[in-house]
Amino acid sequence: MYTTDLSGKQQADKIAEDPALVAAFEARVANDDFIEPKDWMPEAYRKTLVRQISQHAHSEIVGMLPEGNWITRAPNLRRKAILLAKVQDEGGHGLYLYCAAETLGTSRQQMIEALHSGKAKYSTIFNYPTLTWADIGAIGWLVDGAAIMNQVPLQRTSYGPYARAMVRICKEESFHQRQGYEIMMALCAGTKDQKRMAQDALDRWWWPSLMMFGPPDDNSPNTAQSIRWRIKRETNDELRQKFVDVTVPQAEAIGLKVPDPALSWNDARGHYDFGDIDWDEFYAVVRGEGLVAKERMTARIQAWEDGAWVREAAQAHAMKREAAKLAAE
Ligand code: BYC
Repeated sequence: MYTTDLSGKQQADKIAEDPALVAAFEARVANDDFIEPKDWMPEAYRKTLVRQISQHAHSEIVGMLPEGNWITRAPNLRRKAILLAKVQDEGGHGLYLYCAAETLGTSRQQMIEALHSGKAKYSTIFNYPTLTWADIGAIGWLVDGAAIMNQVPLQRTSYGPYARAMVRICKEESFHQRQGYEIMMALCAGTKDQKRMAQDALDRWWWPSLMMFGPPDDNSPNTAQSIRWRIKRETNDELRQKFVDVTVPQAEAIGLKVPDPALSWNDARGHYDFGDIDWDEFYAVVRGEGLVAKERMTARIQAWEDGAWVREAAQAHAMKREAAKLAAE
């Protein structure tokens, strides 16, 4: 369910699908209609969506951890209030996305188990440590900036509940990106040490941010089919290029240097050329070898176990209300 491999059952589902239903589904997608939870859909389309949406949800939830580390160490009350609100927003994004994935027939419990057992992925970016306050600026500016680039087209993804969740998420991400850039602006306008901290954060977060968009198109097993189904509206490389084009001038505007000697504006292409990404590092992080991957998963599992009593209490309360309602009828 969470990988590109098709199991025996999925293969059988594929073979068994009625060609008339498949043709009607494809015509609707080609017409840019939204597919809704009760509509017929090919099994492989459903599986691809569960994989992508649940991984997206996991990224939002795991993504709370690197920034959460800095809530108690924010430099002043204003910064602390903003960071708290941002981290809460990420929790909300995770919840909308888990709900969207649940409409495809997968339970929250199954998705969480897949995350905790290592079967489901989450974005590589969250396996890097946040060493200084400038990292909080860099995450907002670069990581949320990359997320917006990827998520704006997802507002037009073909599955209705995913598209609608993305509309609200994108509004909040745009505020997140600006708060991060504003932290970087303040550091760059500060002392020499503060500016050095900002440059160091950019140096460490630049390449991992480019990796967020996923492998290059010629090595991306899911892109072609996802584009055909209009789940993905733009490819990994197209989005990565857009991100570089938008972000380089932002770095220059505050006097920071993007850590890529090969970076140069290409007049003929109308885009920046940039250096080679270290894909060995990307795949190592995907395999779970990121610098703080173990800490992230330990923290998630601990939070899930610590929260068991809240889930149990909410369930007991819901059952009591249901029983009272039945008794009153
Ligand atoms: N990290 O065929 P491909 C946030 C996997 S959170 C890990 O190109 P696809 C935020 C990929 O899953 C926002 N794994 O795949 C939160 C696949 O493996 P499986 C996160 C990656 O799905 C808190 C394999 O590599 N955004 O903004 O067509 C604080 C081959 O890749 C990664 C989303 O999740 C990666 N970076 O395209 C601050 C966006 N890249 O699943 C900020 C929604 C690839 O076949 N997701 N893989 O075993 C997507 O748009 C797409 O799923 C991706 C990958 C572009 C990520």
